[in-house]
Amino acid sequence: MTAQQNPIVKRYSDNPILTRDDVPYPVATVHNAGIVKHQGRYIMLFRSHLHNGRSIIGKAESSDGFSFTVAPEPFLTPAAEGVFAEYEACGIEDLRICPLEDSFLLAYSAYSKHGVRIALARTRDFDSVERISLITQADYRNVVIFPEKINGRYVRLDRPHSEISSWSIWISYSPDLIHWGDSRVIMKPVAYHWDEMKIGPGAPPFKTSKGWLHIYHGVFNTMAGAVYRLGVVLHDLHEPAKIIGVSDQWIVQPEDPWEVTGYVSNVVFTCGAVPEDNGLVKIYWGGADSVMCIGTAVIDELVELCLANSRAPM
Ligand code: BMA
Repeated sequence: MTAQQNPIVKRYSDNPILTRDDVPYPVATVHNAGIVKHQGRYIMLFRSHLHNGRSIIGKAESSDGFSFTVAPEPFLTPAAEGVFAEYEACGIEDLRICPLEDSFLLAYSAYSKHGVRIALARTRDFDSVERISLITQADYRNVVIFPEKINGRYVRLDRPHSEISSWSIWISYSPDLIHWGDSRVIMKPVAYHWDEMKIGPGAPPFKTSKGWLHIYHGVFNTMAGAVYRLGVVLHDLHEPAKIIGVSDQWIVQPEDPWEVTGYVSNVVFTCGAVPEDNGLVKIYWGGADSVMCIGTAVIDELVELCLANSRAPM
């Protein structure tokens, strides 16, 4: 796709930052990674297709957020026993790292013959992982959990599948991270728009002075297939179901060769972003379901894009 002029997200000159060649065990892809800064280091939990087409999660670490080293063994593979084994039998995908209280919640897609649902696990040190619960039925994807309780409840965004309505972003609440309810749809694809086919949560939202900033993905269908892009939306700090603004324009689209062509062509897909103290945010995305890429943006400019050039959320 033709490069945007003066892009709001500046691509790193050395993209892609992680490929299958960096992984010391056999994988077909490296993509759709959750990421967080922990004790001054960047921890990336990335998805890889194995050569049987099923996905597992690997771990990579970095001191600067750009140059990563992959751990010798996978971080998370489908559970071997119990209820998780039944629902993770066909792979685990698109993990989000959601910092909350004194630990990190890991929300990922669990695939089985019963469909795709979301499993929730927890880690404190990125060495050991404790599975908590399967928190959706089939067919849901893309759960991101807000980094703090709001009005006494945990809050999440997700994307149920629907044959009746275009795939949209919903909000739900929980007293304990296990039981979720009070669900409402808060944002839908808009016709004749870059995200008109479907939308879904991307990176876990982070706090700005003007609201929770959420980087999401939107899909447009063309005669040549679907195009996945990234957009930004701002949620009210105290009432996150209320959307203050949605940028009318996308912020990242497939442009580089490794985003335009790959395992699934014309895809940029995010599961994580790291806001920094200097006012920049590092945005990480999978390119063409094959490699990991990074770009940076000024947080205030993303906020301004949501406020000054907004479209209706539904
Ligand atoms: C979505 C998910 C993502 C993937 C994207 C593009 O439905 O499966 O994991 O990156 O399609 O293939």
